Amino acid sequence: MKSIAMGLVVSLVMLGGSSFAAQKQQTITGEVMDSSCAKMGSHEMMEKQHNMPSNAASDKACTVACVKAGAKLVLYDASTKTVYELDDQKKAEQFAGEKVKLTGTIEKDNTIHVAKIAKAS
Ligand SMILES: [Cu+2]
Repeated sequence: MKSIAMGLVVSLVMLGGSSFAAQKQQTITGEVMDSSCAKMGSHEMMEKQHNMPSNAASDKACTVACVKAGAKLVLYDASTKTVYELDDQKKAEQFAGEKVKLTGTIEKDNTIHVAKIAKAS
């Protein structure tokens, strides 16, 4: 009887352990940008097209303008050239065009379930 109970406990712990691993939060440093520029890796192309200087203010303006035009806010990790979609556009809005530390869980198709976003220093 005791060994059955033990076996149950062990399998429950293992189940809990594996689902926890899948839901583990990660912190990714990257840039909040619009999905159309993220595909190209930067705002440079669009800024050139619109005769904007390549600086932080333009990056923000470009992100906001692209989102207004129908793009989505995404997180772009330049070190791995990965574009992550964000499930919470509202939380990302205030960081448009900025470098951030984003904490969340990565779900399928590189979509991040956003827990929190903070400005990267
Ligand atoms: Cu842009």
